[in-house]
Amino acid sequence: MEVAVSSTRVPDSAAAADGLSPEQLIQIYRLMYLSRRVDDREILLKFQQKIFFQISGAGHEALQIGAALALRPGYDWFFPYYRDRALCLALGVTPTEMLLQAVGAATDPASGGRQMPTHWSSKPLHIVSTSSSTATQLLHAVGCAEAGRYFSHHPEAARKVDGDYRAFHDVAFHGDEVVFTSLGEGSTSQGEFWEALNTASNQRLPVIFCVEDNGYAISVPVEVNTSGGNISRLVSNFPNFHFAEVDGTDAQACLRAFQEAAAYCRAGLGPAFVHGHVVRPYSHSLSDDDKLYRSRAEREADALRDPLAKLQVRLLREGILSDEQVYALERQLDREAEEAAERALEAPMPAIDGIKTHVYSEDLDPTSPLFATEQVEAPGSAGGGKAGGEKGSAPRTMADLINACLHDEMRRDERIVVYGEDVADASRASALSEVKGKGGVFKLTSGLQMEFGSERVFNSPLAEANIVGRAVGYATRGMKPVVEIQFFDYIWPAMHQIHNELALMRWRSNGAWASPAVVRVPIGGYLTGGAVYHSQSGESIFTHIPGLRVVFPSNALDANGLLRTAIRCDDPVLFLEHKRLYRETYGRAPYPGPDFAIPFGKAKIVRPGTDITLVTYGAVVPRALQAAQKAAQQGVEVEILDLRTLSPYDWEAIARSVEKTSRVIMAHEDMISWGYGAEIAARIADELFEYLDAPVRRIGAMDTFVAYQPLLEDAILPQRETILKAIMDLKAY
Ligand SMILES: Cc1ncc(C[n+]2csc(CCOP(=O)(O)OP(=O)(O)O)c2C)c(N)n1
Ligand SMILES: [Mg+2]
Repeated sequence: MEVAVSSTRVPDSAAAADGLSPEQLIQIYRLMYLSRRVDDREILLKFQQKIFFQISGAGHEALQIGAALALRPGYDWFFPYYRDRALCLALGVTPTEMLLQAVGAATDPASGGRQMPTHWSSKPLHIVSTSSSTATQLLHAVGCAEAGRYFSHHPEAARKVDGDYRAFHDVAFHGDEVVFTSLGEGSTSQGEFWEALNTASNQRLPVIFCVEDNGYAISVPVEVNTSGGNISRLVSNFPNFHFAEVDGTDAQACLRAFQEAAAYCRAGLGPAFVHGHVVRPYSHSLSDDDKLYRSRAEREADALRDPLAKLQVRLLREGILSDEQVYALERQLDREAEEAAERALEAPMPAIDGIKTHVYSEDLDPTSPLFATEQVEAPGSAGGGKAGGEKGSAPRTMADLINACLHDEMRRDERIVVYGEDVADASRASALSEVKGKGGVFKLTSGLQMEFGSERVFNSPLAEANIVGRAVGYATRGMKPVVEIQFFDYIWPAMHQIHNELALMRWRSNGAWASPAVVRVPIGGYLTGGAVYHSQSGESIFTHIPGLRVVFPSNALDANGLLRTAIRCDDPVLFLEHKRLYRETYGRAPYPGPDFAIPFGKAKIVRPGTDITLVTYGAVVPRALQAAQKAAQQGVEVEILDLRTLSPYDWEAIARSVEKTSRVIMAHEDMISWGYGAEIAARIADELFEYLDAPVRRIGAMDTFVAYQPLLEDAILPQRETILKAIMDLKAY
């Protein structure tokens, strides 16, 4: 018999419904064996200290290959995890590509030497870049499936458009596409697992969830992670799912399970859950030794279930291959793995000067003049309102002009979807025709669902990681999710998604993938009764994240223009909206028209002055202005800079002003210690020391939480008087 070894994929997997042909069995064996040998090669390289980490897919191969062969690379979508070597091999990632990542080569196509081995990514194969974080990828898969469905219903949205982020995101979609995602059984303990299943179930999304159950999460056995020890039992009541529990070491059973799952998903019936029981013969990773926590009997029982050995026995027993043919095939694959390692070891290393490439978009710079359309449209121009055409030059609130921007941009760009908690006008269609609509707890999204429909504006579950995780999935497909976290105080469940996924997607994939979503977040205090859980600041925690843009407007016009830039640019943006400023008289402005944009990183001098520079942003801006007026009455002219965007920030403007005044105060509402001002003050001291006539002063909240009783809140947060005192003290220094 001819031993086919040249192609990586079984051409017709559909033929295998009731048993596999000899050719298919040989192909599966080939993939399984090659996967194991690439693992072994990596282990050797690790012992030789030529690579720096190793984690294997050993024991999981049959399950993964079943999935790969039932699906279509470059057509379906894949959100795998770090064990999925055999899956990726069967989808078309080559051994050389895998080993290029292991050595950290410049030519590693998954990350350019930035990620550990087996952190998969391939644009042509539709394998979306994965992190090391357990279970975050499941929500990306859900968002990806939603995006696929959205494009099928709105094919015009896929059109390429110049002038904004859409110019850099080609969209491909198919009405019957399937999204695959996988995880270990230990990772099913993460909340994001349950959040992903919940949304996929609720929306009947075509997602295959594959649990690769090797019985351990590093050293923690399954019964510790999973009540009752079997995840299938726990999820079995989710509606709309197709469920399968298989012996993940039986190649034939696995392929059949995934073929059935894929057929169910392609038919639009809902998601599928495939739970495969596999083994882990190589410990968790090379840094782990399972002899430390597993009994000998258990390890020996596992060894008997090794899928590679089982399939080899079957090939021989059924006479599909002879001993000699198995030997010949294996030697050929050994050479393939060895040659791949040789090629990888000769590959060029990444350049040091390229380290910061792809932290942000290299294509579209939100600080560029493209976004500098600051001229205000003539009074009386149309647009922007809930009803889609309100006119007039009457000053409008920040809340109004944010709402107007969302209306304008959704009209202009069909790739925008808006969701979050309570953001819809009314989820139930039966109510929608007779009610005024909710549109957010602060009414910022009011009227959007009425105008753009429930597919573009909808409520999410009450789960912040769900909101941001899905946005990552949407955005990687070229859509523009503009999502809302209801209060900054509740952003923390989404922190993992923001820090490790949203902001990292572009850098870790070396520019192949990006997730330029906008996350709008009401923030801050001065509310009189907001108390600790509705008044927090904390922006410096987010400006500390590379890859994320952080915007913090202080008035209606800036909010409108900066939100437009946030939506049109190609980077993820955290858009902080101060609740106290939403409806203030201060900072109202006429509607500036549907193309008004403000570039990031451009501070505004809101009051010119010669004696002291006061750098600030957000709700401190109006308080600083009041303090500056008082100071002027005492002969001190304060120049106030409103930074408007915190990352990037306008260093040039700060430097110009400090060179002129030689005295500087950095003021913000957030707590003073480890706050945003610490960084700015340190940089001023470092780079502008020669211009300073006095120490750099900082103003911020007391290092505590914001209290409910207004007397306490007033004392905790910086007030006009605090600022005035700092100004006069510094002038007298
Ligand atoms: C959020 C998160 N927490 C902890 C870790 C560290 N960690 C890496 S793998 C792992 C165990 C995962 O076990 P399981 O989900 O069963 O997958 P397996 O490795 O067994 O295939 C842990 C705790 C991580 N990568 N991400
Ligand atoms: Mg496990």
